[in-house]
Amino acid sequence: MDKLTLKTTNTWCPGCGNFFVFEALKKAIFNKKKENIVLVTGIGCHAKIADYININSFYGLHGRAIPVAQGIKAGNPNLSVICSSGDGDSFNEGISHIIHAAKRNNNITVIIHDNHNFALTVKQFTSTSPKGFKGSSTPFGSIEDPINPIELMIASGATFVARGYAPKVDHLANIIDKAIEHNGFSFIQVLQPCIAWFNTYADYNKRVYEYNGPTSDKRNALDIATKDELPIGIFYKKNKPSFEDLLLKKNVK
Ligand SMILES: Cc1ncc(C[n+]2csc(CCOP(=O)(O)OP(=O)(O)O)c2C)c(N)n1
Ligand code: SF4
Repeated sequence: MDKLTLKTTNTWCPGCGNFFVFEALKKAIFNKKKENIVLVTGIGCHAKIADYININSFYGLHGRAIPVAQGIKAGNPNLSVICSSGDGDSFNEGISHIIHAAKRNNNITVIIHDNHNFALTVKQFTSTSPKGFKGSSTPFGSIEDPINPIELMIASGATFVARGYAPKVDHLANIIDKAIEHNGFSFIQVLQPCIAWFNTYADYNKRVYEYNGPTSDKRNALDIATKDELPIGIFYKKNKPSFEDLLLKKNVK
């Protein structure tokens, strides 16, 4: 796996959950043809994964990783296109892109490093920050309820929807592997503790449990997704022609 690590200085804070996501991604692609994989990132702490991993990669603009990934996939449908994006990147700045990609069922994999804040720019609240979150733009605590990304993605049309917890590397690697193999829009919310601004390790270690999915029934999947506890696993999976199948009239009767 070390062949996949570039020799460069790593500037993530010691203890950051992104280290685990990095390990899980390397594990997931280890036995795949690297020349067929492209990693696209947004801008933020999560995006530095492109600096550290030895595969084809492209830094998008903040909030614009997903349209770049869609373009790469349409240009060369033989590629496996993976997006590493942040909760701020894709559920604030670029929220319309992720909804439309799910609706179109683009055959790409989106991994959201969900640390519940805009970390690189020093702790502003995002759409997934919990109510009461105290950050640099909400010093008295956010008064808004957060988005549930799993619920939003299932409702928007994603055909593979999962959640992982960063320190559970093998579990997450298995989800990423399956997401890449899935023909359609694959979404993974990774619970990624941010040691600097929102250290959730202790809370998640208590609440996270493994769910044995998936289901192809939206209502069942939504029931799981809206529980207050924190299940991880593949919640929803459905076979359906992807955008690229329809575009290229492949596998479509
Ligand atoms: C269009 C645009 N808006 C704002 C910024 C400033 N900016 C850079 S990184 C960042 C925060 C990223 O937060 P998130 O996507 O959640 O990633 P994290 O740093 O938490 O991994 C922001 C707001 C930018 N670079 N470009
Ligand atoms: S600020 Fe948070 S997300 Fe960014 S590197 Fe540090 S711990 Fe990780």
